[in-house]
Amino acid sequence: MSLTEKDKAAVKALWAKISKSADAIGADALSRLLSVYPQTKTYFAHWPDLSPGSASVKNHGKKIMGGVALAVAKIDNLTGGLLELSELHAFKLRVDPANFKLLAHCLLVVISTMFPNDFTPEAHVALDKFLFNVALALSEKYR
Ligand code: HNI
Repeated sequence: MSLTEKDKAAVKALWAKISKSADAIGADALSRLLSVYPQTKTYFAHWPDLSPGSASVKNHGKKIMGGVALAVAKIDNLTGGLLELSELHAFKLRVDPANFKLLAHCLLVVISTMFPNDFTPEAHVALDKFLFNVALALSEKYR
């Protein structure tokens, strides 16, 4: 499931079109994660408000998309590029890595609905593979 050069080019082209909306994508994807998979709320129990679109959700959506932007920048070496984030999620936050796939799914849904014209089948498969590899890289430190 490693990314081909064609996949990488498709991810970068899609990112160039959608990155200006990163904050909105992050807020919606995280809102969906928390409502569609409510078991994920346990990790954010310390927030004052976990409801969709709350200030905490918006703020954290931004951070997540900062991580996605980093991943796009490090697309040739995701494992190395995301090592610190992996360490944080594995040892400090103790997030079950199964949740990375749930967030990846929410990101796909949000991007497909916000950018229906750019979300071609080619962009879809490339983004799916990319997010799978991001999840894998974030899971690296769990070994
Ligand atoms: Ni995640 C913090 C990136 C998936 C739970 N997360 C961060 C930060 C970034 C980040 C960046 C902020 C780091 C810092 O402050 O130094 N997270 C990402 C990325 C993904 C992801 C790129 C997947 C694409 N995180 C998840 C998932 C969960 C998760 C799926 C749990 C369901 N993350 C957290 C928690 C924090 C966090 C919890 C700390 C938040 C806080 O407010 O304390």
